[in-house]
Amino acid sequence: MPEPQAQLFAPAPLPREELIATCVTLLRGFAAPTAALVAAIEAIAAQAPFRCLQTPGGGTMSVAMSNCGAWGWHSDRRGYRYVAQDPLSAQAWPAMPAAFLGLAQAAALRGGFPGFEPDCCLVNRYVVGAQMGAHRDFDELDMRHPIVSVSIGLPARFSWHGATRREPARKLALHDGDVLVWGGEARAGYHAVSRLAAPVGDAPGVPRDPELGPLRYNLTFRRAR
Ligand code: MD6
Ligand code: FE
Repeated sequence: MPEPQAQLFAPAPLPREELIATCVTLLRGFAAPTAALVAAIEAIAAQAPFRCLQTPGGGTMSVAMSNCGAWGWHSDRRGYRYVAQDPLSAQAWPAMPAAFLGLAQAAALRGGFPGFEPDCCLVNRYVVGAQMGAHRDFDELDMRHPIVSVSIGLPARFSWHGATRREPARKLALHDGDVLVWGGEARAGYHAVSRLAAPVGDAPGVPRDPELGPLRYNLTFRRAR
């Protein structure tokens, strides 16, 4: 028998695609399921381990980073830049897996940016308590190329500030498998990730490190050069 009450009170499903701001599109679940992506991240980290980078100001980031692809994003006391070799090993960064490239290109197309050819995938690893202050992605040569950002594992609170960091932020939750695509007039927008909250209870299916606990990964695809 149908249950009209249950139907009446069932929450409306969230839209699969949502325009967060002009030229900023959220594709919910676009990268799901993410287990194969996690396995690929672990293989990348076996070659190019996660590390918490120094900032030019002398601080240390709480988010740990690695890269794959022809170029890797790097930061130290000398500044932010792209480097073709992992400074830890003096070897090239691991190759970008074909599945990463296909995902980034399909998402970019969906977000209105056909022909995206990323040459860098920055891999961010968040432990509970890690955060990323308001910043803009501004180290790439040609800002006409969009950015594709894939969320994996624990959910995060993401803030889209826009043209200045002081603007009141549009806040959204990024869940496992969600993909954000932005470019065009939004390409240089300020954004931030709030301190990652501990999961309530155990978090089945969430990637976890034996020492570090439950994790969030973020893949940020860019055209650096
Ligand atoms: C993160 N993302 O989601 C951090 N940058 O962990 C970013 O900083 C970011 O999501 C540029 C474009 C999309 C992003
Ligand atoms: Fe960013």
